[in-house]
Amino acid sequence: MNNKGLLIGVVVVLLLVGGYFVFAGKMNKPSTAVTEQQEVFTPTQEASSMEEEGEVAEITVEGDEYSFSPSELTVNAGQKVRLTFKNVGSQPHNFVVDGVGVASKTITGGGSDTIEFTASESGTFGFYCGVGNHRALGMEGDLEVE
Ligand SMILES: [Cu+2]
Repeated sequence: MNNKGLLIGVVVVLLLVGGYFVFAGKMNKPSTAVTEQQEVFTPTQEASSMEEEGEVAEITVEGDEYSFSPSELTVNAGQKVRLTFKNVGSQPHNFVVDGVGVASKTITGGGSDTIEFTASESGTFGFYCGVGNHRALGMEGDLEVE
């Protein structure tokens, strides 16, 4: 009778211990799942914000005495363009595209101006510096809208 009682006691203890692990396992699983969801969620958010960034074409054009670098630019029709014009020369310069209705501020040497535009029609549009006779001196190039 004593042995049987002991056996029952051991079984009860085993059940309690087993029950604890089952219970603990159930408690652990949802919290692990939440952590995994968060880990998945964060990169997804970054990816979508990167996609939005990718819709804007970033272009940098440098102006000097008396040329643009690069002098050939290509953008896609309908795509938003963020163009930064850097004056790396010593005289004031600007960046103008008549056909697209784009013009930067006239900036002094070392400065820059960022303009945003969307070229809706495809074609080749000449750009130039509108300061003095800079265009005639070679400050011009082509904006290709595809
Ligand atoms: Cu100029």
